[in-house]
Amino acid sequence: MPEAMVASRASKGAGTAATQTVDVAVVGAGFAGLYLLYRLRKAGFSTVILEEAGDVGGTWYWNRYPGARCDIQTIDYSYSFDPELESAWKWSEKYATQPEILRYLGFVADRHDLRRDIRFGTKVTSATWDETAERWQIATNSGAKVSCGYYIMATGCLSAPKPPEIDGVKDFKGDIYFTGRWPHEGVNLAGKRVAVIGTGSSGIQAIPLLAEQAAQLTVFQRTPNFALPAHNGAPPAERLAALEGDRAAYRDQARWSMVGVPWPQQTIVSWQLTDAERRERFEAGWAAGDLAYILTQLWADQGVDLDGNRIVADLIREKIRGIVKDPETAAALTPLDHPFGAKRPCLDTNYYATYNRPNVTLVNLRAEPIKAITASGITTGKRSFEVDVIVFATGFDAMTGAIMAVHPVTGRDGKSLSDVWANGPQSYLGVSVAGFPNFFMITGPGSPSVLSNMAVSIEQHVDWVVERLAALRDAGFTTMEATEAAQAGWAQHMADCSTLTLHRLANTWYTGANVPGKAQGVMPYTGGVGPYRSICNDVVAQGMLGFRLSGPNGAEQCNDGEIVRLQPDVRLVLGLLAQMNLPPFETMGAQGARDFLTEFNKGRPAGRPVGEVGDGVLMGSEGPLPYKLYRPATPGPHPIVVYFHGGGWVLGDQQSDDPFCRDMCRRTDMIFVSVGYRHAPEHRFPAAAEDGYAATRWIAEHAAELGGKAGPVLVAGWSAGGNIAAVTCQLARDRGGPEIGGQLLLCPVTDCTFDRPSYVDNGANYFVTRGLMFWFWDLYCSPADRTDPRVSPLRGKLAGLPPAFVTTCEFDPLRDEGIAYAEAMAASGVAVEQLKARGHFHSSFTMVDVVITGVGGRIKMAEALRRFAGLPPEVKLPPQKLDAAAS
Ligand code: N01
Repeated sequence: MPEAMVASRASKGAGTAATQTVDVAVVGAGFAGLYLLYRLRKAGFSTVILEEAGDVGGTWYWNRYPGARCDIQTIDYSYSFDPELESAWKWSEKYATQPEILRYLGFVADRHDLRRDIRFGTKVTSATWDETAERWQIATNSGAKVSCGYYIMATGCLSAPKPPEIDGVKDFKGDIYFTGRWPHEGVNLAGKRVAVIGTGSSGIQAIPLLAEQAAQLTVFQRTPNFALPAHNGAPPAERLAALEGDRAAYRDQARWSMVGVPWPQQTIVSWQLTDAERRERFEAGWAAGDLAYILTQLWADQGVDLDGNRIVADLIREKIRGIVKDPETAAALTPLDHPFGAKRPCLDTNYYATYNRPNVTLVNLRAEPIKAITASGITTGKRSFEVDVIVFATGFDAMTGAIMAVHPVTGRDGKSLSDVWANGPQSYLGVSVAGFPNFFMITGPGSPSVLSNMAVSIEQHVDWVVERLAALRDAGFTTMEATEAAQAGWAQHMADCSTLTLHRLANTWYTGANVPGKAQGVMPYTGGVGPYRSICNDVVAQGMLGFRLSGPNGAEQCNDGEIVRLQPDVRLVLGLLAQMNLPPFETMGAQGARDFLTEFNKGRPAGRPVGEVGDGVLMGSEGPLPYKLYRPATPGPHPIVVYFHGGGWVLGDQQSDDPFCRDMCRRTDMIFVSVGYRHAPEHRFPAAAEDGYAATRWIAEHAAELGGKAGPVLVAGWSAGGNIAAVTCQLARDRGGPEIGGQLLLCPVTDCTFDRPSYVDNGANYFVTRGLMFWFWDLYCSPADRTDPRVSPLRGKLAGLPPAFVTTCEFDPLRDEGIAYAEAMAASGVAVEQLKARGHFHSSFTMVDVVITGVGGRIKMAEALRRFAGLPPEVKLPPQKLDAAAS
């Protein structure tokens, strides 16, 4: 193992009042700062790093507590920019210790001779944008000033320790240590009575080793956390083989993955597996000792859905009970207040088993909160604990704390970063802030950062920033600044992303909840490492979208706008579809398109279990039609929803919208009967419309046999199915029944005109195209018939229709005709609610368990159906039946 000179090489700041003029000043000499310096030098920028510590290392310089290690496998938690470095350095363990990681960073600094441009022991005390000179003026604690064109925060996400906020800390006469500022010389705890406050990653790593050293260890736990065994040892042979077999491919897979570790995307959902299969997967995950693995590889829904998450959480809870012998201690250690992964889970070595030691006591602060720290120990509401040493493992003012620590940062027009961030960090891409030209953050709030392998995210940010600076220089520009519009768009996209995962459901440092008074909101980007990378690339490809560039003699370029207007998962789905390069449906012929769709649907996640799914035959307008019935798991009778599938009157069948019907059956607690109406071109207009009406009539007449509740039926449909549902309501009104209690129209076809703006704006790139719609219309309906209300219900009489809920999607060619129908019905006195789904496309709501952001819309639609049926809108979802044998 190469030994780098770490501690001995600290070089003090210049200590003079002279101003050093450089192209770039960087704060921090950790993973990010070192790589920045390397890249900036290569790109020809004169650079200085200002570093408060005595040497390189960043978080690994400060966090020297016993047990400190990384918890991403070290071969992944490494630089990839220097292939020779990769072979020059061999990690000794799967999860390296802090000293080894610090040696590695020292080795990198030596290898590239980085220290000569680092001012150690130098803390930035202010930074001000000088409008006239177009430079940042930096003041430091040593008095030495720096003037730089670009100012970059490589301050890390977890560098500013959080004060413990407990009364009486100053009164304590014993020794106090913070895990995040552990003495370099170590601490001798032999024979001491030690208290640890905090059971996050730091506490959980330190506690087993502190317990071995101390005479008595008392752990004060406020919130129990999930911890998994690291099973540390040599780096796993198969991972090493994968890396060494093809380094470039291995690293590339990490870069495009969701969390920055090269595991594939899991597609199996929990309800497709039996109990035994899930347990087997879980045990394999537990044995693997790999957080990234267990967070991403068990089943696809664990990180996005409470039901799927609960299964993993319960299995971990079972493990805790199995390890900890005292049931009361086991119960106190069992996390119940947050989904697994919503708060940062930990990787441990003997953590839970440590509570079986006779010298370890757990104090559950939920049952007896700390009242005060006294001269001799800690007093709770119930007891006093005499201790010699208190270790605070109370965490960090995360994401923003380290940037605020080098304040004030004063941007354009005297704008203060603290003011701009008073209600939470604002940024564009987590890399820049509007009003702060030439100011950049590496893995800042708004980027994947702490929800990823930091090594991967740091390299991506550094590469992106340095390449932008070089491009700026080459183009003759001198400043670069995010626009307000781009920043607001990013905030919206962040908010959309945060609905994708369960992070929003826990009080954690991810959301700022750990620091009293801090503005709250999910700070890291939850949309994934690979998607984020592609967005950054898109910004460049779209002419630096959202940035204002300026240069001498009034040169300016500003391509303003929002980089992501689609919902994050819609963007991914459309990206995947584009990559598949599918031939247009309309070139396949009707049967070819049907066969294709059947095959395509086989790849989607299986719909969720409901009480019962059955097949049957009903009478259509000219003969029998198949149907599929979805019955809730609750006792009946239930209201009935007659459902018409999508597919342009040409494609699909009674089971092609199976996941949607199952989901809505569960959410509404109603029977869904999906009708297999006849299709074009074999059966042209008005076959589908007449079948829809006849089927509704038949179902209403046979409601009791189907297990339905007496009273009106409801109708619902998607796309062409929405058209049939709308038409059915008009026909039922005009032909003397059946009585329809309400209509749910999801992206309905309502009119034969193709000249509304959505047909133009969304006609090409959002899966359902203008060309496809032309084809559907041609196959179903001759031009002479197209104005008939049985295919263009917008042209029919609208008064007297049942109440309606109309959902339209922003990026759908059919958007405007759906809105027009809703407005026209409302104008005719019909009770209408609209959901105009921002950022969604035609298939957003039917791609259940793929477009996760569609859940909110489906909840609204289900509530509307329940209101139509005279039920309270909210339904408590029945617990998911978990055996794969469930229907
Ligand atoms: O900090 P934390 P951490 N009274 O905030 C408790 C990374 N990391 O330093 O949950 C009583 O997670 C607090 O309780 P609660 C990793 O990303 C990585 O441990 O707020 N208790 C919590 O139990 C990690 O997530 C490694 O109710 C108080 C604990 O202190 C992040 O750093 C190793 C309290 C703080 O846990 C932060 O971890 C270490 C009070 N007043 C860290 N205030 C690796 O393995 C706080 N607490 C790579």
